[in-house]
Amino acid sequence: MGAAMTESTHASESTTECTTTSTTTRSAPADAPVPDTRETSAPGRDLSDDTRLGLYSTMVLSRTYEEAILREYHADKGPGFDIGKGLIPGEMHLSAGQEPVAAGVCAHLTAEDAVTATHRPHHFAVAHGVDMKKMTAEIFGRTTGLGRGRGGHMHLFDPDVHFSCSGIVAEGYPPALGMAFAFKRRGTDAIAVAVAGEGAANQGAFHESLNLAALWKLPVVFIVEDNEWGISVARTASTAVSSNAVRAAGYGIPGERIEDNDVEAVYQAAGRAVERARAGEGPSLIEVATLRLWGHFEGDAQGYRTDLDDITALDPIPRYESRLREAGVLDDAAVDSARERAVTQVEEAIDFAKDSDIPDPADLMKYIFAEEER
Ligand SMILES: Cc1ncc(C[n+]2csc(CCOP(=O)(O)OP(=O)(O)O)c2C)c(N)n1
Ligand SMILES: [Mg+2]
Repeated sequence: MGAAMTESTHASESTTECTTTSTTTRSAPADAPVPDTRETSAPGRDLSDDTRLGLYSTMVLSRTYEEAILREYHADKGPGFDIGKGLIPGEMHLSAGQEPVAAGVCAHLTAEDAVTATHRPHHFAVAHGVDMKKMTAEIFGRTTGLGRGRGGHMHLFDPDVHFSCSGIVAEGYPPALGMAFAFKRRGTDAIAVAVAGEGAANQGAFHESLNLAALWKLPVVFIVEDNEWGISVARTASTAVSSNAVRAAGYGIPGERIEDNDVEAVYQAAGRAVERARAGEGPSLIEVATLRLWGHFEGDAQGYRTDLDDITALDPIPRYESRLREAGVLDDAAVDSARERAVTQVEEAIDFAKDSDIPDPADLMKYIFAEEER
């Protein structure tokens, strides 16, 4: 990617091919358990109240989690922001604003399905049910973490739910093909979801993955999160293609673009793609016009951005909350209940991480090779 910067407006490009939803009138009881959104609405039909509440709760949980990580990350960076200091040293890429993508896609998955996410992975990890305590311990670099504290926030691996991610841009795509190939050979109906940013869609790994998955009819759903930026490079400065969905046609697979960060439209499109993959009909690609609410990484002053003044009005969570209130699906009690549940779960995970040990430097060379005890 080059260093050029160009002005860019959110969600201004191609047209959506998706339908959205009907309205409903039932209010959720305040103390209702978190609804299980998996398989509760058939793709293409109107969403049930439970599904809509589930999408909302997943987004709230993800945002609550990242607000807590943000708080802990900045707690002790010292004067002048020393990135190597504090409870969470190193880079931090947060996904706030992109929750609709993960919530809408993962609502169709089970723990048997794989998700390969990006360097901005938390929303997909939360939505796919990665163990929050172990994930948080990993982010804090503790021995109880998913990778014994060796990977950090860009390298979260949870075999229990087939989740992985990587700091290498476009790296989410090729391993998804491997897992999909294994699922197919074993005769299961499990699928793999591969996630990349719109910047990654200009790399070779993206194109090679689409080509081979299409040729072998692999059960993969390719997701592109178009947040309009690759670090400080605007989308319009990195490609002449207005929608990555059209690139799917070059490989003979369906492609769809969802506008306006619409969680219900994502849910509907993902339902179609997941159904196609499970039925053995091959891969699909979905691009979502989403929103990077915060910086590329924490500490990013974002001087290159021209859209920050109005950005809070685009926050997808209050927008969806209003929509569900108007539809009579959410009320004050249900909102409070979703937030309280999220805060409890998140703070337990933060406490777990803080109470866990930091790895002994003498163990630095352990767990590098497969024959070592996990
Ligand atoms: C192969 C590779 N090239 C470059 C980088 C440096 N890098 C990290 S994030 C990033 C931008 C990614 O943009 P995008 O794919 O749109 O994802 P976003 O950060 O917007 O979620 C780059 C270039 C990298 N990590 N890996
Ligand atoms: Mg991007």
